[in-house]
Amino acid sequence: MNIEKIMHNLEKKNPGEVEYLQAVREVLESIEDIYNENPQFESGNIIDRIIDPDRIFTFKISWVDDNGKVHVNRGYRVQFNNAIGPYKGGLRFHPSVNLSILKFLGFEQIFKNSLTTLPMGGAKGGSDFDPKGKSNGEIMRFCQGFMMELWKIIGPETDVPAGDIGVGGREIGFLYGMYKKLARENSGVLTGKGLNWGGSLIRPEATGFGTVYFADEMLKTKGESFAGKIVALSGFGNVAWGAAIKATELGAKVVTISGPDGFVFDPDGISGEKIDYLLELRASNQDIVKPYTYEFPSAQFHQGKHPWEVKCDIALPCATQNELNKEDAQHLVNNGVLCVAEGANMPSTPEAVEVFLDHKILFAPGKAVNAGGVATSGLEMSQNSMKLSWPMSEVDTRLHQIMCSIHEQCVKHGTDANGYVDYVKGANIAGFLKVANAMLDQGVV
Ligand code: NDP
Ligand code: 2IT
Repeated sequence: MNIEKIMHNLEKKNPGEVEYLQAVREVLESIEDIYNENPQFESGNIIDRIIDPDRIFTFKISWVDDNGKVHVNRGYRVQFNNAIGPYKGGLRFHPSVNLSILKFLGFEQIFKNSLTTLPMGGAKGGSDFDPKGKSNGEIMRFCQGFMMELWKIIGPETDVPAGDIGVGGREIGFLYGMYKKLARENSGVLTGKGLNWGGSLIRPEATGFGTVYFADEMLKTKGESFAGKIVALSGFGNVAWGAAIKATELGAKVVTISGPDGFVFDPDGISGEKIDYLLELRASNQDIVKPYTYEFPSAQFHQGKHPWEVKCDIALPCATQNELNKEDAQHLVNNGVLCVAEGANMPSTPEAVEVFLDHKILFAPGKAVNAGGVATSGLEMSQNSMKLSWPMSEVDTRLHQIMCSIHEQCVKHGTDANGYVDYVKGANIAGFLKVANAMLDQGVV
């Protein structure tokens, strides 16, 4: 495999799409050896076929705000690869959304979904719509406009979207309502649904819980656990919330949360009623980071800073891509960090990952660590197909088993001659092999 040549051609076809190119390069570097050892991959031209999405839909959403002003946003769905199951992946509503970001997320999703052990292909979608400061009615009208375009190209056996940044239970409700009206069917076409209309218990918590279950498996390889550890995490959305709850439950103290404008350090720990307060703020569409420090004076707000300068044992980046750079990684290493597990998708820059691997830190990538979210979406799809709902304990047990299985796959394919587990390599190889072999089995399509 000639990585530089592949990347040169990809860049020519996709100029300036930095996140997409970053995600592809990382996977190619990990799988190079296994690819070269298996000539059937080259004869099937698997690389060219896996790095380009199957198809991309773009559409326009025109909607009217509460003051009667008309707005236009762009919507997308990137259907990347369906070798092992229907296209599956979240929808992101954020002003930064563009094709590079959705192609990186869709590409990552192929390997993540493969690792879950469930039959799901990779996809991603979303819009540059900014949900911040919008009323409920505005969010509803936008979601309805979005679904008027999307419904034609998705379906419970074709492509099953879910949430991501800016898309939670409320948005899934509005999207589902419109799908149901247009398609005239109730089905598992979206996951993350409400419990009363086909949703699964534990799906809201699953990404964060799964992140902590995975990090716990990493810690066990060193005879360590969450008990008594200091945890720094970023963001305070769906993923960070679940991670904070589970890490606290396992005996750790979570001392940071963050937003785009800075982070909060609370040396007393962020748990219990403090988390309830944060959830209230989130539900009211308000900025949550600064008001926290007014309510709980033990906490300090650090404007424009990243939480990675705080001394911690475990770091869980749970906000967004490239939020942890080389300098942040060096801070964490200098402060003796034991484990870095990515709750978000690609939050560490390639230079930061290099620092962690060079220092033999326990480090694992998002596609392994945060796969519990989509895995539980897969469990929601199973329950929808069977027209039943499993109790909480059953979903949680399955989620836990899946996270342990992903950890085993990473160890199997990522352990080097000295016993160090390169989870990036392990996750990429394990994820790739299943999809590539499925593509070979199914011929050139
Ligand atoms: P949410 O929208 O619920 O929360 C995102 C959080 O990150 C918010 O606290 C937000 O702050 C913060 N944030 C967003 N952009 C930035 C930024 N540029 N700098 C700093 N903070 C920022 O999203 P999720 O929790 O669902 O997603 C978080 C990450 O996890 C994403 O990378 C997503 O792709 C990934 N993920 C999500 C899954 C899911 O099931 N939801 C599954 C697997 C991965 P504020 O609200 O103040 O803007
Ligand atoms: O990045 C992700 O894995 C998600 N946003 C969840 C996708 C899903 O289909 O549940």
